Amino acid sequence: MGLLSSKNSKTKQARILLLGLDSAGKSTLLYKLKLAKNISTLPTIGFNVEMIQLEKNLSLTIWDVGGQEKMRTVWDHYCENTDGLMYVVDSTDKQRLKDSSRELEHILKNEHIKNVPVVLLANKQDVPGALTAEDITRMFKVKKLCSDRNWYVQPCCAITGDGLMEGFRKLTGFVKSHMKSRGDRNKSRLN
Ligand code: G3D
Ligand code: MG
Repeated sequence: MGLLSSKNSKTKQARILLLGLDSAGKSTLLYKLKLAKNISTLPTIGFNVEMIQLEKNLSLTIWDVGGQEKMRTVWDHYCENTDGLMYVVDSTDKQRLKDSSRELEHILKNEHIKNVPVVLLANKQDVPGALTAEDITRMFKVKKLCSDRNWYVQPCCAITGDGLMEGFRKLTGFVKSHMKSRGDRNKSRLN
């Protein structure tokens, strides 16, 4: 993955996990971002990897691992070296909301992503009756679940792209300060 770093040696790479139940809209939003930013795709079997650079010195490598039940069992294995989590929720799928919040709760317990920032995307806001970002915050008990990290819930529509950039910019900001404080901690450990 030296593609972007060869362009600008100061560009840092951040690894972002893109998770959420199947049909939440992960592939749609990656495709939308790709069209908007003309980002590169690494075709892979079982998951998609995209690179996006929203800021000069930071490029995000986004791992879309897939959300079907059998793929959820491997989410844990992708947590290592992750700098940020983007969790996509289908705000219209009220039947599986509990499943989605349970999966989020589970993944947040992974040691490797302790303190790693999270942005929840409350997707499909174009559909009448969709739960709002506030509803999702409350129903997922995000404040409590994410009390040890930076978090934000962003309403969006992956089809039109509304809210997507805002969500990724928010995550980028969080990731930068997370990487910095981790770097500071490592430095002080060495001193
Ligand atoms: P996934 O990758 O998380 O499994 P997909 O989900 O991106 O494949 O999306 C699942 C379905 O939801 C797709 O519909 C897609 O078009 C739809 N979808 C994704 N985002 C939105 C959105 O913001 N609004 C609406 N209305 N639909 C959305 P199909 O019919 O192709 O299965
Ligand atoms: Mg998909």
